[in-house]
Amino acid sequence: MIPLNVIDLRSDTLTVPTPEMRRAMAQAEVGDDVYGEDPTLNRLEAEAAALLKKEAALFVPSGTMGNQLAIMTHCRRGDEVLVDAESHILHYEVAAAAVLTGAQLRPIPGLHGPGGAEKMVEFVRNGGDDHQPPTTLLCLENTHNRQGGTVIDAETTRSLLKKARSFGLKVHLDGARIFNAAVSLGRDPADLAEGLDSVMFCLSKGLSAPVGSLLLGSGDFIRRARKNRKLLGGGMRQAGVLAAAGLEALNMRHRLAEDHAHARLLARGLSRVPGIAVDMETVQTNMVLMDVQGTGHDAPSFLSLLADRGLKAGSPGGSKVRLVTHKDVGEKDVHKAVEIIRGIFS
Ligand code: TLP
Repeated sequence: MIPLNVIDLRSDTLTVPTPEMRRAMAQAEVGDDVYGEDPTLNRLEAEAAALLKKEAALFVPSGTMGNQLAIMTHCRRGDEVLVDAESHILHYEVAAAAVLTGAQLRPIPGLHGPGGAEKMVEFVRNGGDDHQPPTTLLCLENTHNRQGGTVIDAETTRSLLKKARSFGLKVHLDGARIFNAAVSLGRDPADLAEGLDSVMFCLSKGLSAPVGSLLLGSGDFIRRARKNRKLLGGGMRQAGVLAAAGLEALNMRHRLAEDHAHARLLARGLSRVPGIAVDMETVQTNMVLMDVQGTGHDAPSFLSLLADRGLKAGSPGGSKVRLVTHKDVGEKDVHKAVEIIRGIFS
């Protein structure tokens, strides 16, 4: 449980399961999923695949495992994978692509921004030169975590996909928060996944499930990913207990708009605090990324000032501070958070 009186905006991963999830978990019909016999898990995978209009889906314990299974299943040892220079796969996955697949990540600055697709040509290598690894995979991220939860629209995704295809690359989407993107754009989430070879999304962030992510793709891709999941020790048994919460979580996607409204409220309040800079254009979903340099603090000292006053936030580094809205913080908490910060610096 989140302790009383503490407003915790470090991440939407902190959301606790709803009473409906706990009830569904207790009552879940289960079987052994390594044999493919867990009816609740099979239902979750079928519903997830239908939602994103992909042939098949695979339940995995975490978003990190989903992304890494995608890389492992698409690539061979020695391949090069193009990622955005600020991607989660590059910054927060413990160099797993190198450790598990033996793939090299090649960061592209501003991949998702204007002219991103055109930049790709400078980074793709065709393996014809003995010095160079072959580039085989492009990874996208929607919403984009280190840019403050910004959204890639369906048209941009399509143009990145088209360019990647012209070089013969496969394309994976780290869609940990794809439903936040879909809600923000008012689009069907399947539009944001159309044509992509694989997509990972998380149940355990704004959707509030205690555990779990899904990897989606073609039937053949998912068959191979399932075997790789076993290799990594991720073959689970009566995982229907978790899938039951996951099915409830899928129904939570429509309420994400509330988190987005709270993030805008928070950002507007904070942008009026002297010394704090918030780029309102980046507040597109449930994150607020602010620069606190003007307060004379770096992020660690700023965060400890907040923590002393019962407000928890995070930082992607430097003088940037991240606040994430989620189901377990209400409008009152948002006003209180602004008051706490204004109280320190006004
Ligand atoms: N993100 C977490 C931390 O790892 C930074 C957070 O608090 O935002 N892709 C994206 C875009 C993510 O934001 C995350 C988690 C993951 C993948 C990994 O998911 P998990 O934590 O389930 O392995």
